[in-house]
Amino acid sequence: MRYENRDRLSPGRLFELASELTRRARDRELKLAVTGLRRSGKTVFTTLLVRHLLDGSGLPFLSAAREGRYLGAKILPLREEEAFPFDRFEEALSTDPPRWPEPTERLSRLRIAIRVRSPASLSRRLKPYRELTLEIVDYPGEWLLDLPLLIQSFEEFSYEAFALASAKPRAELASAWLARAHEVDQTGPADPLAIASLVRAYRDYLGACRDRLGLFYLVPGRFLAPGELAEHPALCFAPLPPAPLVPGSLRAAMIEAFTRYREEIVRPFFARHFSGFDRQIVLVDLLTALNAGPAHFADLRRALERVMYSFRYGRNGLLARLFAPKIDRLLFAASKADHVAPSQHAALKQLLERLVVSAHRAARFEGVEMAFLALSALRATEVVRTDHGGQILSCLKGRPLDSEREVVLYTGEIPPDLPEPEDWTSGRFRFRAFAPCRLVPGRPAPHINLDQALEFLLGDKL
Ligand SMILES: Nc1nc2c(ncn2[C@@H]2O[C@H](COP(=O)(O)OP(=O)(O)O)[C@@H](O)[C@H]2O)c(=O)[nH]1
Ligand SMILES: [Mg+2]
Repeated sequence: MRYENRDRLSPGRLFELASELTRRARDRELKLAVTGLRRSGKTVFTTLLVRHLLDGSGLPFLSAAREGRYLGAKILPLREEEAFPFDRFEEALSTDPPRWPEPTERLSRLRIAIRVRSPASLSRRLKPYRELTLEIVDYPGEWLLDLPLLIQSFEEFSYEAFALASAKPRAELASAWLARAHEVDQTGPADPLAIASLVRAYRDYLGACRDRLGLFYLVPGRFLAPGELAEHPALCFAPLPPAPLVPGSLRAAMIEAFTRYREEIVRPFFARHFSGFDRQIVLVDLLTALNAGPAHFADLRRALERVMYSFRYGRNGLLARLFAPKIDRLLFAASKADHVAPSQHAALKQLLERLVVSAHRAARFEGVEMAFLALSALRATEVVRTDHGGQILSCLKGRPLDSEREVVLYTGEIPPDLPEPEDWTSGRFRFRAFAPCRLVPGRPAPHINLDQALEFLLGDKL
């Protein structure tokens, strides 16, 4: 009987059914990656995203919620070491007074099962409910800075490091490391003490670039936030000026560690994690970069440009040649949009777009749908309108992080295009950071465009 039935299906219909089945199987799982450079808002975004999915409220732009089909979600258990500590982060934001979650520097994951009613179509009769298992992976954007190392030689890596260190603003911080790199006997035996001191000097220099200058373009990406790799021998290298390569020499040992870093740390991340991502959000904190000035802003731009290598899938893209990435939607979000008045959100989004796309006009993002947003995963301010001698201004009310009291502030304007030299000297960029508002059970947490972000990232799967 069964065979008879099957025989009646035309090859075309069979193919249709088979693809429907595979599509469904595939649709039940979605891997959403959350990244961004240090302090860009990954932890806060992930925490609030999960909280909203658990609550199912306060997301008017998510079509499944708007259409009344959203039923709920539950967190699925995961192995402890890599699990995103949602409860701890939610707790920090729920205490009185609330605190922002503590900084993190490693990859963490969370799995959540989401249940919706099927959309009113044929498939609702076949299957009234749909479940989507969403895996969220939060990882440091600094790791993406390392992708180009996969095709660079030690000489190329070193050349770039020296070129950067000789220019402003890094040059002043580089002298101790540079002196050591030039005086070390590269052709002599691989003395572990000499190597350790050279690596420490390079790392201190990178650390100073980060902590004293607030820079982001710091390669290798794991040197400052190695997480669980702190003791890994592959982290024992530093750039060297050109010299002949003698077997068993200090230079040979450095090249060996460089190769191990590439093969044992960088490549596995792209092969094991990155190539499995379906959707990606990249958070960018433009406001802190604008506050910090032109050198910092240019550095952020350079770092983003390098991060973009990871999403250039064009036939000749670096990643496409090395792995088979499958991200089909890529969202860039300017985070902490609640630090500026709503009238500035369009400019904030546009500035981000200029920063990311202008650098890559010629780049090809075949098969990847890109979008841009101004976002605040947890809105910490309220908008108030004040009369300023007859002129109505949009101001923000909130408690600045460095203050005890709530204040009402005029926060200024975001340039919709890359800032001009005079923008930097006029002192116009002084955006403040705010303390979080408290999460209260049963009350949707305020946000800006979190639902739009969700609709873009997973709306089509619900
Ligand atoms: N006002 C506001 N501040 C935010 C928001 N998201 C992040 N922040 C701030 O940015 C800091 C870094 O955020 P976090 O998520 O820890 O960044 P990560 O290093 O990328 O994980 C937080 O401690 C907050 O001060 C937001 O939506 N609104
Ligand atoms: Mg974090």
